[in-house]
Parts: sequence; C-alpha cells; structure tokens
Amino acid sequence: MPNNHKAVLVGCADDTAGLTEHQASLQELARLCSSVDIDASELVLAPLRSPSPRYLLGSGKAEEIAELRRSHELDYIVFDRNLSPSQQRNWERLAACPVMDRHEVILEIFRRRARTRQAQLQVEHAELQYKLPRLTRAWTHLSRQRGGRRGTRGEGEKQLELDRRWILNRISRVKLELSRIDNRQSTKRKRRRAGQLPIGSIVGYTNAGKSSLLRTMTGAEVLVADRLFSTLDSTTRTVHPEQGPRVLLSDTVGFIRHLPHSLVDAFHSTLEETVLADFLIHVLDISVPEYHECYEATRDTLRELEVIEKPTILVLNKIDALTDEFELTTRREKLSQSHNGPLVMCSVLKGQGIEQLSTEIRDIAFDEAGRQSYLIPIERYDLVALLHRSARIYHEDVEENAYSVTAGVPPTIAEQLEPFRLTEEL
Ligand SMILES: Nc1nc2c(ncn2[C@@H]2O[C@H](COP(=O)(O)OP(=O)(O)OP(=O)(O)O)[C@@H](O)[C@H]2O)c(=O)[nH]1
Ligand SMILES: [Mg+2]
Repeated sequence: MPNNHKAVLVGCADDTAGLTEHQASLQELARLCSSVDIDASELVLAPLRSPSPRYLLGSGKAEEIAELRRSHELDYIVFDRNLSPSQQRNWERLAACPVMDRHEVILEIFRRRARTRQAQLQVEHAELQYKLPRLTRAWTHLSRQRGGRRGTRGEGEKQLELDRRWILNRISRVKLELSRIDNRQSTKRKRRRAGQLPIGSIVGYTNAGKSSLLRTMTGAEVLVADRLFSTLDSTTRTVHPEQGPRVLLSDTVGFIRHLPHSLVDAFHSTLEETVLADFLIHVLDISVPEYHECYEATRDTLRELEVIEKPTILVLNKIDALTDEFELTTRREKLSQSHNGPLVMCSVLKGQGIEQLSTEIRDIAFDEAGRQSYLIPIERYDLVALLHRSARIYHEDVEENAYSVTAGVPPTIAEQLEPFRLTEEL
C-alpha cells in the first residue's frame, strides 16, 4: 500500500491481563490501524507497573519510544490504551508527532464507515465528546487537518473558548436531530412488536459473520465484507421457515475489545434492537486463535447493555476455515463450559449448520414461555389463526364449541390469549 502512514504501536502490559492477552490486543490494534491506512511498522509492548500521570509509561520508556519513532521516521505513535487528554498532549510535545489512542482509531473507522444519517450523527456525537477536553492538542483528530494553532497566548485562549462553545452547541444540535430519528424508529419498532413475532438479535465480535447469517437466513441485502465494522446500523428481517411460525432477526453493529463507552452510548438507539430482543444469537468466529477473547469481549459488551441474561444461542461460525478437527473439538468443548444454552457449529459461507440453527431458533423463540394450553371458543378463530402464525403448536383438537390448543407462545402474544389459558388446576 503505497500511501499508507507508518506508526509505532504501543501496548502497556500491566497485571490486569496475561501477556498473551496484551499481545493479542496489540495485534488487534494493528488490524484497526490498517483499517484507517496506518501500517504498524513497530510494535512495542511496554511493561507498566504503576501508571505515571505524565506519559502513562515512565519517562525513560517514553523517551525510548519517541526516539524509535524518530529514527525510523514513522508518522504516528498509537497507544493500545486510552490516554487522558493531558497525557496525549505531553506525548505529542515529547515526540513531535500526532499521538493517538485506541479510542481515536476506533472513532475514525466508525467515521469512515458511517453511511446512514443516523450513524453519521452518532459517530459525530462520540467524536465531539472525545474532542472537547482535547482542544489544546497540537494535532487534532485524524480526519481533520493537522498542525497546531500557534497564536499568541491571548488569541489562543479566545479561540479555545470559541471552539469550546462551538462544540457544545454542535453537540446539542446533533442530539436534537438524533432524538428525532430515534422517535421515528421507536414508532417503527412498536409497530413491529404489534406484529407479534418474536425478535432475535444477532450479536458478536466484528467480522464474525453476523450480516452473512442474516443474509443467508432472510435474504436481506446487507453488506458483507472482510473488514472491521462493516455494519453500523441495524437491519431487521423476517425469517420465513417452510414449516412453523415466523420470527424476526436483526443484525447490528459488531463489538470489539474495549469498545469506547462514548460509542456504546452514541449507538444506544441502534443497540436498542438488542436490548428489546426476546433472544440473542451470538455469532463467534471459531477459526481465529483469539476466539475466546472475542467471546469474552462480546459478553462484556452484552453485560454493559444489561442483556447478558437473555436466552442465547451460541453460533460457532467459520468451521470451514478451521480444518484441524481436534482443535475444533477442543474449542467447542471449552466454550460449551462457559456457555449456558444451545450451541450450533456453522459455516454460513458453505450453508452448513443452518438447518440446526433454524430448529434452535424456533425452540428458543417459542419455548421460552413454556407450553401453554388453551380452550378457545369457536367464534374466536382469529386467535387460533394468530397462534398458527406466531406460536409453535404442539397439539390441536376441535371440541364441540371450542378449539383446544397446546402451544409454545412468545411473550408478545401471551397477554392476548391469557383469558383462554387453561390453568393447571383444571
Ligand atoms: N470462511 C468463512 N468466512 C465467512 C463465513 N461467514 C462469513 N464469512 C466471511 O467473514 C467476513 C465478515 O462477514 P460479515 O458477515 O460482514 O461479518 P459481520 O459480523 O457482519 O462483521 P461487521 O459488520 O464488520 O461487524 C466476510 O468476508 C464473510 O464472507 C464462514 O462461514 N466461513
Ligand atoms: Mg455486519
């Protein structure tokens, strides 16, 4: 790639995780950087015993890294940790080059990928919040022009105040427009809920194959690409199985290690599909060596969204890309110990495992409320039709003046049928 910038990537090995985890995280940062055309020319994993307020790392180590950057003529220093605004400023003074952190790189990827108005505003919101405490940086955000504003002290301060006010103003305007979009979407969501179909949300690490799965199961024309964060919005489509009731599936933005809080917040309404879902389908790329970290990182985000307790099907995807049978079994075993719920091995690419997944989806979507028995009067055939459309029927009989039905009913229609439910005493 001829025009790529070059950078030294710096990881900080403290005792919050093992060395392998720190290395994997640094490798992931290299992938994130390459998504924004930055080559990871040098990787440094610096030991971090006690964080120093000035550079995070000790000043000896900081000098060493700055020198490495100079001698190799690299363009940037990129940290695998989030730096405080003042640490970032100190680094930029020391190294005389733009110094970024993981947060800023992720923001830049999101900014480049955002296509819909909503995604663009959500990213802008997160960006402005990142920028606000960093107005005195010598180098601004990746996407903006570089080079510091070097006026006299008084001029600089005036400008700073103007910039600050402009940003605060812009944040409120962005928020306002986002809330209008959110309102429109929540109306749409309500209409969908009134459609009484259970909803499953496809979640997982970025690039695991979530959009591919939605496309395979529903025929939705969503973007599939071998890169990080292809999807930034959410798409919901109906699955029309040959037999049995329909369900809705929705695909949404992928997760990653240390996904910045401001982005989780900014994408809250996109992630709302996940929060409102009846069940989750967690897609995991089982072929990569760091599969377990990806599993944990997704679980961390699910915890943050307070949806970790939802019934979840774990899909081990891309089994075609892992030819070592023994390794595949070992990985599967390891995950089945952590995962509490159904687990399906798939290759969405080759269409393997999709049938089993359909069965699991049907079971999880309709059995959650457990089996219920109903006695529905003949004149309420509309409710019987509703059960046929939206529930899983186990048994059905016509008695003299009523239909007797036993079914697995999704919570969305349970209330309507409640008056006709047979209680256990009967
Ligand atoms: N080998 C293999 N590749 C797959 C499989 N499923 C998906 N892929 C590929 O993995 C890449 C990512 O697929 P996507 O469906 O875009 O992944 P995603 O989870 O939606 O990713 P983001 O939206 O970026 O978070 C694409 O290149 C797919 O073709 C599979 O079963 N096997
Ligand atoms: Mg996707």
